Amino acid sequence: MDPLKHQKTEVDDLFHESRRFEPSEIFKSHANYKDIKIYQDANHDRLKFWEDCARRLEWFVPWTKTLQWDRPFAQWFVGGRINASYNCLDRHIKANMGNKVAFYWEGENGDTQILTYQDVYEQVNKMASVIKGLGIKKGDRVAIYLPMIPEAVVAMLACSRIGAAHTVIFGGFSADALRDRINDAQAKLLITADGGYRRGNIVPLKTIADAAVEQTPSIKDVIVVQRTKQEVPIKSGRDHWWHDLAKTAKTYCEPEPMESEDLLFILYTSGTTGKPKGIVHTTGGYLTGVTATTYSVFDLKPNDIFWCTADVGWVTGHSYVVYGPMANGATQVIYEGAPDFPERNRFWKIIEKYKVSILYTAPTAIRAFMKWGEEYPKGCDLSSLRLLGSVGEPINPEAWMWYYEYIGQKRCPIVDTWWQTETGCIMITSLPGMTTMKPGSATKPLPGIDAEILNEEGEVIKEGGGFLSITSPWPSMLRGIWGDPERYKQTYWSKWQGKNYFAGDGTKRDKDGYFWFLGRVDDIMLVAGHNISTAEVESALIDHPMVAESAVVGVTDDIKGQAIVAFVILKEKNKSSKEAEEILKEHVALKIGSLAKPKQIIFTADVPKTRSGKIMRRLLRDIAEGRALGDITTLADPAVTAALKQKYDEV
Ligand code: 6R9
Repeated sequence: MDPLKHQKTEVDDLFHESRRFEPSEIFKSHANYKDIKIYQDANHDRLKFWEDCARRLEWFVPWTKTLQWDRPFAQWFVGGRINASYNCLDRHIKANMGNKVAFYWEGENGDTQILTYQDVYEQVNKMASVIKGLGIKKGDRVAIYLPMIPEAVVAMLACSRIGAAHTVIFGGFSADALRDRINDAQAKLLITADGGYRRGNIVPLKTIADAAVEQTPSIKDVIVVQRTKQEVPIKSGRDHWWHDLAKTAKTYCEPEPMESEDLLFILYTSGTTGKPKGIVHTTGGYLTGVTATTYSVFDLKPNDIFWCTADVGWVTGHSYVVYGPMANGATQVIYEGAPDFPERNRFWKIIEKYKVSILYTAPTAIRAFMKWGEEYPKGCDLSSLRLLGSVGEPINPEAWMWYYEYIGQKRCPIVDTWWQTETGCIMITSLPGMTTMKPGSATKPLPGIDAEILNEEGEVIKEGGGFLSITSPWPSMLRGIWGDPERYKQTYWSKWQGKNYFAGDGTKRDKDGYFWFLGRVDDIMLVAGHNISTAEVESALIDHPMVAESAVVGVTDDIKGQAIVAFVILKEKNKSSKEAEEILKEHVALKIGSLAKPKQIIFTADVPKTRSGKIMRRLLRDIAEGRALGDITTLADPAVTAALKQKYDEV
């Protein structure tokens, strides 16, 4: 499909290309970056820019070569030696920051913990000693399957301390998903918990893990963290309670001086489009990218209270809960559970309680908050907030406006951050103290990042639609797909004969050079010879006051090639009806053009999403075309899809 053929229609009004917001004078004057020179300098000497970023970290041995680029394989800071856990902990302790709060942790059931950097340091050293004692060596893989409890962070840093690579699997994934990832990574150790809390229920992690481990011959030991305290089977010789091991654990474990290019972690991607890939990240470059962007994009200050709501099972949790913020010595909030438990104001209560100053969350959450209504945030004191972030999907202009108005109270800039598991760190977004915002646009590539929109032939499109490409290597880029270099080349580098990185996102650039994300290229619809993006039609639907959320797909159509089917979630006070269907179809026709008018609208209470909240349009296509469902192992809630399929078959 060629998003280049994208018609220029009234959609450009829908996206309000001309609507602009400036950061406040106060924000601007205090911002970490306020001079446009940062872009010019980085552009002038990109390697020097990244060297300066890398120098913000402590290296045991300095690098001798900044970049070794054997396309498509990059090596950064070659010859340098560094340890990620050391940079996230020891460095701050040495700088007398041991008493600074690292985490305010809040369990869904109301349990709380406050951990200083010293506390985290002690726990990490103990766990590192323990896993070393179990025979885990540098280069080995450790699987982590935990709820959002402090031990999740501790386990990750314990691995990186001894040079073992972690592979974190979402605490909501099924036994099959866990098994497949463990087997692909050949992990020797699994760190899990008895259970975790989600919406008032206990997720029986240990029971699920037991089922998985029956078919993972590489796992020799299982460490079990006690969280919910329900009875769980413990297999002697294999399973070990963490609190027992911790009692006798050595309190110091030497950090392993890793080569810059040594493996840091493998993370399986969310898999909206197919079989999960084990994305490989290495140490020095990754740490440089996430440390620099936490400071620049979130404008992080020593007294900020930073809350990234992502689970550590998603790359966002790796980069902006663990490595980026901790390398910067940030104080953070971690919350274990659901945003609507026990009430729909839980997030706002947490912000009020801990005086959160920076909130980083996903459009899927923002759309849910919109659906519930603004009375929930209005009932809480959100005056501590000074900056908002969004990640995971294009944020529809309507959702952006709602976030800006009701959460940021028109005071907080929004950073709409485009990046991927593969990119490691944020790539396209604003610098909040200097960029003019446009609701729905991720704005521009960060300093040090070369991104372009290319057409099928690989030519640069300065204004208009095409495929997003990153055109120069960057420090935190993926180093490959675990065990499958061919698939790495095929997936990311074959589109333009190995020349440029193919991100898989349809994107357009407006006349000011701003980037607008249109959805995954695989999801783009071809209606009567015209490319129509999922993001555009969904935004047109959400633009209607009745609609809370929508997901559109193209289904095979005899006449038009593809026809648009829209799945629509109404705001709670609205009722579905034939009339509502007609109104919404007309609304889309009015906003984009009759070409984009959905052939059918299905009202639903929910749509299938990954655990990180991305809509799985692939499954919606399966439903709408009456096929058996493809791989559903990464689904957040398989029941949603089953109910929807039944409903669709009835219609
Ligand atoms: C961090 C993360 C990556 C895909 C990416 C794109 C979509 C993420 C976005 C966005 C538009 C944004 N995406 N952020 N699209 N605007 N601000 O999400 O990683 O789970 O690997 O997903 O998510 O389609 O290609 P990952």
